Amino acid sequence: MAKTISPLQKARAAYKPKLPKALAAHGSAMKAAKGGVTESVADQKEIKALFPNTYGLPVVTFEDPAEGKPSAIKAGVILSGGQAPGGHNVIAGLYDGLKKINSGSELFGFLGGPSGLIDNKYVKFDDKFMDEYRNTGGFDIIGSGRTKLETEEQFDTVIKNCKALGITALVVIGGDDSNTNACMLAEYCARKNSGILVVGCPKTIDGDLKNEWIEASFGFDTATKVYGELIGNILRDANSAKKYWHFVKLMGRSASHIGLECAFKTHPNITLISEEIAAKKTTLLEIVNNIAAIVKKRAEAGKDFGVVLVPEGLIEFVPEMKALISHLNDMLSHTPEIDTLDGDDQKIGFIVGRLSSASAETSSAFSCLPKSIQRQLLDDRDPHGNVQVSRIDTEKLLIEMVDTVLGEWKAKGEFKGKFTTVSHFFGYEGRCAAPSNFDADYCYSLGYTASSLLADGLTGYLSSIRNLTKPADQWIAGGIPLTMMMNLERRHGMDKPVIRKALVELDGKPFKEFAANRDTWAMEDDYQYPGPIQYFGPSEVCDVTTATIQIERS
Ligand code: FBP
Repeated sequence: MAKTISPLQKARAAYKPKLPKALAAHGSAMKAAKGGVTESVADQKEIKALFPNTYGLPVVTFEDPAEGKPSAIKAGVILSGGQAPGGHNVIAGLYDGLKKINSGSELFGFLGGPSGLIDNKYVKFDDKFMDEYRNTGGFDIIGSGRTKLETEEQFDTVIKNCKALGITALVVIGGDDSNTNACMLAEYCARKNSGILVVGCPKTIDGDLKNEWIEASFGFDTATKVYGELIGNILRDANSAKKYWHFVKLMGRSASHIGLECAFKTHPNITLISEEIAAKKTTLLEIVNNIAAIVKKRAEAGKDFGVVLVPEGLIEFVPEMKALISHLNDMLSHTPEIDTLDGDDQKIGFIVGRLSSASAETSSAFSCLPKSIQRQLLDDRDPHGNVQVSRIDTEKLLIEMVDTVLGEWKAKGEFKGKFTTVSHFFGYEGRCAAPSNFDADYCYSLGYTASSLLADGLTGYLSSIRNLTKPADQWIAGGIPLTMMMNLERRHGMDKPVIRKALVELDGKPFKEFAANRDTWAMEDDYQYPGPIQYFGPSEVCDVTTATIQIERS
């Protein structure tokens, strides 16, 4: 049965993504211009020792065409981790780039994320299959997953499966954890002289895979545009009905980039920034009191309504909660018997017992939480050892605690307003949206650049497109060594090499801009309504990327 598609899908299928000028002019067989020796962001001695074959590689850029005709490349690709708008276009760019290098090139897509490489489940792309997915959202083309590739046994299986198919190059489309895996695989393949190259592409709506060279991860632009539209609609509803306080939790596991970007787009009354809370060591009760103080002040001005943005990862940044979670992580990884216990009460009882004999502080932090949140904190970790923060109802926790404080103030005659609340969680709504023009172009360029990295025989690189605040033809294509972004971090109770997450920097321009405006936004209802993503129309409406990059790069 032929698939039915909407008129918008039909029109988007015809969209031709824009490429950096050099790639558009010369195709994807480019000569890599190489910079000097590089260093990792921290722990240089340890990272160098762990990655002797891929440490110190130069940054490369593609400006000039390659000499001669490169040979055909047989490559494999995986999508890894959470969905992000534009993933299909990375694959389309990679496919077109490989075919442009040599029409005999072939691309295989491994199914279901990294596990597809182990289980040897794959599809082979052809023009018809690829065309169905151009400029579409989602990762359904080949699926994704969070299996962690880290053992030598897994790497050997990957090499064996690739060799059986004649694959000599792999592209990992993923976030910081997945590209950490890519870096380890690249190193292993080099060490074993396997003849397999591994490169990555920076994906994640969270916006936390970025640095001096990687200006943005793909998907952040589209996802924040979707959330911006929804928050704008809620602000307008709040300002129309004037009777609700809306608490909106926003996806983005650790960093608050999504919240910050949405604040720029919509000017809500309160936006919590986890990184500031951690830096100022603000306790949960202080956060609650601060919110309650704004609710009270607005009530005194006759405004019993407002909107609060809550970053998904907040709980892990509140000092007493951070200590608690790290304690729980260690405890859960060392006490598998907890899985044999029946029901929430038994599990919570077991943990309370262990915590109280280990640390009074974390024990009281745990005991103060409602049972629903205690249970959520004990839920399974993801395969990378992270708490699954999207499952923790932080927005509801805050509502409950603010309500209690306001109730106490009311009893003392200090609060005379109303506090009627609605909670929301925006996350999955934005992860599979049809990519904005920016993400469609950026992703296609990342995939196309990955094909150039492979044609140049490069391994252990992240595909990079820079100069993103300029029109696409002025973008600069290249590759950044993955080891350059690494440092050691504690995971599952051990020090592991991982790509450093980019958190919101409190001395950075975006945060300062936000801090300079937040008091006005708290009281003055300076709401902005960005509306839906526009795919057709004037460039200043359709092609412009996030306020965050504009402010960062201004
Ligand atoms: P990635 O880091 O893999 O891009 O995933 C990001 C994310 O969307 C987070 O914002 C969120 O916490 C998490 O994935 C949700 O995970 P899941 O898709 O497993 O529910």
